[in-house]
Amino acid sequence: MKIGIVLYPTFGGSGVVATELGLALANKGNEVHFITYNQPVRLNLLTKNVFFHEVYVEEYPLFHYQPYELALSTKLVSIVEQYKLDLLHVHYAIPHAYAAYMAQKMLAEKNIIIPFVTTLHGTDITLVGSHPSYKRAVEFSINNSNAVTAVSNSLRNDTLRLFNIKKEIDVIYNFIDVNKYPILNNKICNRSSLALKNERIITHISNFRPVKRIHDVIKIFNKLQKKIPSRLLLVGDGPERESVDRLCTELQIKDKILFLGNSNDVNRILCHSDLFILPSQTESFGLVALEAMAAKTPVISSNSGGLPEVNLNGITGFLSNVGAINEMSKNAITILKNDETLEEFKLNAFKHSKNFTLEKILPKYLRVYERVLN
Ligand code: GMT
Repeated sequence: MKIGIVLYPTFGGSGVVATELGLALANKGNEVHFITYNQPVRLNLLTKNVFFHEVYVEEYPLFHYQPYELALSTKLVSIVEQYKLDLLHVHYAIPHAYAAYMAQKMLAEKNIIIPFVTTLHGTDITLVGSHPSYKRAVEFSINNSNAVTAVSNSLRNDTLRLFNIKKEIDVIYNFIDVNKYPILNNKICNRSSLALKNERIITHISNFRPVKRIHDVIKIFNKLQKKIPSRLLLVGDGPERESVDRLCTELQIKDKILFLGNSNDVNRILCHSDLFILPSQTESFGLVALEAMAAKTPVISSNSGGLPEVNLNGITGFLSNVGAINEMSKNAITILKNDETLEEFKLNAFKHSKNFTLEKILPKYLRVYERVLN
């Protein structure tokens, strides 16, 4: 098959899922074309069967906003024609599904048929997509996709609640490629450079947007470190970075916190971790929580969105209401208080992550592709 994958190339979960899916498809012998405005962060271009096509937006002084979807649909038309693609798979509805629809219509005029699959990832529905500025166009492009998938049951339900959807939505969970986890491959993680022997390592990874509630992470850690010697690793970057820094200074815990910035090496970082904190306001799935679990790291999270479908309360970690900082820190202490309990949670997290392996999820996407191609 020849597949065009449209994605955001940044560190966000949707881009990661799209990249890993594309690489897995290429590994199975399909020709995969990544189409976006920058090289995706996790994409190794030297991989067999993989192509990258950059969408270039011509700037013009009249434009207050650059028309990215116009440039994207134009690019899609030329790539589909040139490489004779069989289908497009767009990740994140805005504006990718809209651009794919336009490309499909333009190509139809030349008698070229190109179906497209839209995968909904979360904020394209819950935060941004349902805003009145976008809602009708998002609804239209979902309804006109040849197939629609959502990364959790929660996101599927949110989509049906927020939009007037006439299409079936298949739920296909996010996945992990076990070959990329040092722990799964019995590699030893040397943690001595990050913490003292008696300290627990706590980790948070995100794009530092308000939806991630990183201030809650700091407050939970502050309470926790008073009872259990520990360090906090903060991975990622974004709009809340500075205010988080200020909060750490105010609470006088800066010496216990390591800001690692954006990283391509999250698996290696997670390999050192004893606990992962994800107190998000909303989270359609929480790929990073799954990545933590695959690295044997239990998760303290909020119970919003699809998180209960990933993190099992009292088994792989704990779930609490959004903002329940006291409860989250108590639960963190429960997990970390002794080595036996921690080991039990670690093992449970690890075992549960195996329900979301690439081997289990990839066939589900392939079945959707077959359906739209027939
Ligand atoms: O979490 C973000 O802000 C990034 C966003 C994205 O689109 O990259 O993540 C969304 O998609 C991920 C992959 O499917 C999910 O694991 C995240 O839960 C989801 N984020 C939200 O719903 C806030």
